Amino acid sequence: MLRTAIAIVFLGTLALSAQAAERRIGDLMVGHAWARASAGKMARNGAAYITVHNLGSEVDRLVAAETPAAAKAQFHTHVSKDGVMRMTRLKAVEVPPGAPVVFRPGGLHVMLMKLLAPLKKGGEFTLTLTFEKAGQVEITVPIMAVGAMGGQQHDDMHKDGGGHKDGDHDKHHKMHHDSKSDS
Ligand SMILES: [Cu+2]
Repeated sequence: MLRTAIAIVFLGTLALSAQAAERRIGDLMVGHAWARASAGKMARNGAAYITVHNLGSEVDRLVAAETPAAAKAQFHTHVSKDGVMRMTRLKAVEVPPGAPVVFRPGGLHVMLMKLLAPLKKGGEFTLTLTFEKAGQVEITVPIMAVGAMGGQQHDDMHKDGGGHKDGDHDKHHKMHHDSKSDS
């Protein structure tokens, strides 16, 4: 299974290596994609970060994400409730015209659930994003160091747990946290 994952990532790399870091799709610019390397071999989940800039005049919505690197990709954010940060799943992420929507540790992230293989620093994978109006775009996500851009304590926020209602997310939460040790 590890080999399959590497092959998929490798093919994705070949197909995308000629493309610019920022992709335009309709009125949207998608760029600054990155992910953190998994901290250990047992990592089950990871997170990817992107920036989406809506240059048009109508709101669009990011409604789906897919990657060969993981079984499932979901949109998550952190919300503060009673002074405690909690991770919440979003069905869609609104992309209004104007200021870019920035995914970052401690905030919005594309949760990669059930990684086919741990994310290795220096590698990359493809991520296909589906927008309601603009359609689909495939981007390349480079994998940075384990603690990359760790100024905002993503992992600490995951420790709070508790707020997750459905069991699947709860399990994910634990695995996600176990997979990290960089804080
Ligand atoms: Cu998450």
